[in-house]
Amino acid sequence: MNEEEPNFNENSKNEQLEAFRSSDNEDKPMTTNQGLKMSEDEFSLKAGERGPTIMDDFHFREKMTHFDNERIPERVVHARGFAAHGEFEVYESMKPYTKAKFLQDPNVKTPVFVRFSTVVGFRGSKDTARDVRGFATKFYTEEGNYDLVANNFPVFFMQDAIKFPDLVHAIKPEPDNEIPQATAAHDTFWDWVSQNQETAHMIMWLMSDRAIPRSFRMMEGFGVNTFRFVNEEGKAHFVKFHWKPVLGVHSLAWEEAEIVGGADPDFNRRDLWDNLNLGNNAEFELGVQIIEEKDEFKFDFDILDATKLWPEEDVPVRIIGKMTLNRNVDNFFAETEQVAFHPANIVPGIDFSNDPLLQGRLFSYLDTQILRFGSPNHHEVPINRPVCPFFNNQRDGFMRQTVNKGNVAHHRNALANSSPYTVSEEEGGFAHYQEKVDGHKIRARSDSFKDHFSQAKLFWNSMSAPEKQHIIDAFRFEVGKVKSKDVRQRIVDMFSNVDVDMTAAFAKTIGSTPPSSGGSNVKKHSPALSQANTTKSAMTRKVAIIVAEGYDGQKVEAMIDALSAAGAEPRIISDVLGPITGNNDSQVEAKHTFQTDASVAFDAVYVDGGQTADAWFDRGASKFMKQAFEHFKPIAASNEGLNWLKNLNLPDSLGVVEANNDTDFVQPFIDAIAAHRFWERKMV
Ligand code: HDE
Repeated sequence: MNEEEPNFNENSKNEQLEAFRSSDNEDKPMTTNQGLKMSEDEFSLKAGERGPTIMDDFHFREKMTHFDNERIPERVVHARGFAAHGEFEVYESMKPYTKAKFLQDPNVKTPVFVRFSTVVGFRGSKDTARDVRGFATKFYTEEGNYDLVANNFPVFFMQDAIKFPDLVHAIKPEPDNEIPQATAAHDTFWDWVSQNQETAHMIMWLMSDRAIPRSFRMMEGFGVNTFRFVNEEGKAHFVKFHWKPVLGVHSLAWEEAEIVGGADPDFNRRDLWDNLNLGNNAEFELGVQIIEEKDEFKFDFDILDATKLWPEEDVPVRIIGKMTLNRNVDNFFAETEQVAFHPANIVPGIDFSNDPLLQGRLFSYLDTQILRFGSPNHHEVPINRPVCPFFNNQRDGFMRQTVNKGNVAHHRNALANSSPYTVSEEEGGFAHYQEKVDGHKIRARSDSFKDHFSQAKLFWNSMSAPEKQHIIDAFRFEVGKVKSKDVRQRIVDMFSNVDVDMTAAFAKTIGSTPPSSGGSNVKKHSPALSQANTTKSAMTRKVAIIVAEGYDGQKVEAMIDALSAAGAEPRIISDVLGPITGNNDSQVEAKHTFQTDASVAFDAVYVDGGQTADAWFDRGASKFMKQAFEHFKPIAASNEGLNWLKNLNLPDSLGVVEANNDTDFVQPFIDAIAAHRFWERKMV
């Protein structure tokens, strides 16, 4: 515990932020930024009522100048993000492996701030693009900020950071016309992929359902790079970090993601915002995979290669703690936009490995913040401040907030009693792990990094049948959008090294010659990689309940009660907003109509109907059911709803629950919601 910060706890960051929150504007006179009260804010100062505005109008100039400068450059990648506050607790002391203080005591809760993001799209792009998701966590620990800057895939596009600018140039909109937005489905990206075979494994993830998550709350997070844990004795272990969502890992259907992108571009951020406001905390368990230093070369891949994962069946993920996100931000710009992550923000007990991707990241993140903030003082911005005090001789620069007192700003001084002073490792001073390194200065890559296809095949082998089909469909879409026939063929040739059947299945539809032979002969599979094996839960699922005046009060009430008891979120839809009365005088409030919301906004649909439901209502309800069916979602129907359902002549009844009496359909529907989607449903 730091002397200056005696009350460290999960509220420490919130309390610190309180000092920076603006006072309420309510009942306050308007002033300029200099505190001058203003008598007028709608008319600029003019020479005569119809005359030109004059320079004396300092109020106009101040207001307009501030507005003109409201933006900072968006992040070059991960521009679109959404963040929340929370806390982290460790389940048991990790002392044998690391001396990191926040991983020692299960009674200590550490405040955290997490920003989720897409990678490719600009700040105003859609949430549901096929893309990697960022999952960056800032732990405000007693020993300083620790940033775990993760993604929702465990591997990356490349092995060496020097290629990162090429990837980003290739995947972002093309430079001549800035088209297309927030998608990899264009020539330059696939050209780059075909020239860089090390991307194969990452591309398999990108083509999979992982790239279109249902919710930020339902994604895994992976630190990707290999780090080190270092304990008090100075002994190190290699470590990889994982976040496991308590609600399981779930995805959207591709067509649904495309529709949502238009209907509600804020789908994922709205989901997090709404759920936190409802008190549905987002929970993730922290897992670590640990490898002894002596086992560094024991594997058939290089553990420093960021295009490889450590199969969980070989190196188990040990669950060591839990993060709970429980509070939305007060101000998007001040917190979400201004938060500055940096993988080099570490604490004693955590250290780096020689992973060449990580090494490049250690440079890039600090550099990019200087552009975004125009200043090296971004650590003074409230969201970035550590909760423990900090002292050094760094001074000045744009927007410096701290008023450093005294005449001494140099280390090794007698004038200030040699303060601030460095402290030994024993007293908590950070000292880099003393790894022995020697070698020639060369631009090269180790042979142990050269197998690019085995784990891509491992991923393919691990998928369920529907997941495999989705990957094939994604290749058909993404590479099908590429205009260059040559690039398309090169992709086919490249992925024939992974699996011939998979590649043949998309080659034909994109006008390429399918492979006749090839493929990796890896037979292994990793059940942990398939979303088919994830946790199933109806908790927090949004369920549309469609009713009109005179609905079946008993059935609808039973359904609403049971859904609420299961932690789901029932929402009433009708043709009008406002209260609707059932046949037993019960009342529900419709907060959505067929015009305001589509079935894509919900996880499941239950249609009852009502006496006043007419042909127009029938169309609305039927459309909801049909779209839900096409997106593999659970459907339940009773009364008029049953008739409309029958008229749809759906080709399959998998995940479709019909109500014959008052309650027999309720539990089967909740079970169906927990199952998430019926991917095996026949569509024709
Ligand atoms: Fe990043 N990355 N990255 N990255 N990254 C940035 O930093 C970079 C990589 C990740 O919500 C940038 O502040 C390089 C892997 C997240 O603010 C930039 C390389 C992983 C975020 C940058 C990588 C990530 C970023 C852009 C490799 C998963 C968003 C804005 C060679 C482990 C953080 C910024 C937030 C952001 C560089 C690869 C995760 C340019 C050079 C691997 C979650 O500095």
